[in-house]
Amino acid sequence: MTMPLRFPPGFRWGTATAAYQIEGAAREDGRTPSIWDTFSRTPGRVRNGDTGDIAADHYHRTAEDIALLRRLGVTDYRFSIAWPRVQPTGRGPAVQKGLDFYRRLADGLREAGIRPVATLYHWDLPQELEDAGGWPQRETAYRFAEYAGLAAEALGDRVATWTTLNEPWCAAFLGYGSGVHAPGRTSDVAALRAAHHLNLAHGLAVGALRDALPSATAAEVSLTLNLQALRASSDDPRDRDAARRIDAVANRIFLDPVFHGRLPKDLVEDTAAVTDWSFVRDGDLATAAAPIDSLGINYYSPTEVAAADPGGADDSGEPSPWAGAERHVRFVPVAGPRTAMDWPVDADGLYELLVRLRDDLPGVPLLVTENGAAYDDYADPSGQVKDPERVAYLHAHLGAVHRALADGADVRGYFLWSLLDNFEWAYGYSKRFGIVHVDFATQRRTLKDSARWYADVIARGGLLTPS
Ligand code: GBH
Repeated sequence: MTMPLRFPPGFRWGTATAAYQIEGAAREDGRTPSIWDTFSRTPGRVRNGDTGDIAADHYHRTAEDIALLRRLGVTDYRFSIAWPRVQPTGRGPAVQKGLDFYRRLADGLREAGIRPVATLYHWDLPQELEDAGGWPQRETAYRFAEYAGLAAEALGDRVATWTTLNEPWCAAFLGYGSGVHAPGRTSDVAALRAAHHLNLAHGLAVGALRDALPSATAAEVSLTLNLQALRASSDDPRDRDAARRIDAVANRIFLDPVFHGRLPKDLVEDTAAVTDWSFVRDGDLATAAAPIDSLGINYYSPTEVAAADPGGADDSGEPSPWAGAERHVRFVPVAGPRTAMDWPVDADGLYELLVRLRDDLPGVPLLVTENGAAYDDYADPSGQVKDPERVAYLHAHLGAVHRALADGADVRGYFLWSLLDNFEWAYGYSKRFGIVHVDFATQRRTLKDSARWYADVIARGGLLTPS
């Protein structure tokens, strides 16, 4: 049979999760609260008052979840390590029981022939470090590097890929700018300081990882960004300038330090009324630019922007995640069907992003470390969980990855978000991203149609039909 969309041999097929979203066991084995425990337990912050106290109970169901991964046939599994399990106060020695959990997970994966891909920070900062100032505070970057070293010493011989941070944009700008994520602060300057200290933390952690990893293991060191696939709504220079501003404060604020050791000049100008950037010290940007082995990108939807009308809706003074850009930019709804998050389905955005990175970062291998969609699924009378829209979404986006590969983007793997239905941050359990359904009352797992479809794609190494 011919297969028009075959992926290259060795292409990495994975699924992704994050500690706070699936583990539960929030008070076990020495784990202390992270900013997400505090935030979710604060009334009004998370829909329905949901918390990650139990989540998908993955902490106690690790073997069952590894068996699911084995059924899918994935080559890789991306998970995150909870800092407050490993180093509860963000200082001092590691907690053995916390490390043991991840050691068991990594060993179980390897026995199943699955490469462990570990993220050190998927947003669960130890609360004590937030109390000491959090990411806007420089010291947090040094704390993170120490934790990275502890994790690498304990797990370095069994993790294939180390990702320092997941989506530092969200950590900085949703956590400290718009306040819709933990710790829920709303200050443009705090968000910009946080972004810089996350870049610094990343670079310091790369150094700590390289020092701690056994030289015999060729571990890959990486970073995951949620880069905006940006479109200006017209060629009008004012609309193009709006896109430039968002590109600066969402994309290049991370790409330039990490890959070029510099801050975007235009970003510094755009934010001059917010900060003079004096928190950036000599040497910080060189530290942030420590060489890495690949870049992970998470993609869900594209973003379209136009110039704001003066005094228009974006001039509201509401907290926003777009420090320095909010008065200049209007977000234009992208056409197309919507997911349950109300995010547009537009696979071309993923192609555009991968091709941009092919051009902007030659020689940097790319991983799609998250892509997927929330939909309400339903069980038919036989108990089969139907999610045809998710299958269509995944098919279209894998098609976009294939097109980017054909056009020379060096994409090494694809990680579907998510293995399991889980705690979707500010939306709690109201949004389901899993290809495996979780009944949170019983913790019963049921493969959705999308899981069977993905297993077939992996077994075949590609798609039978163009999207
Ligand atoms: C990822 O973040 C996370 O890594 C993962 O934990 C999460 O469960 C998953 O995606 C699904 O949400 O203009 O402020 O409205 C998602 C990143 C960033 C995507 C914010 C939507 C809207 C930007 N999200 N973005 S805003």
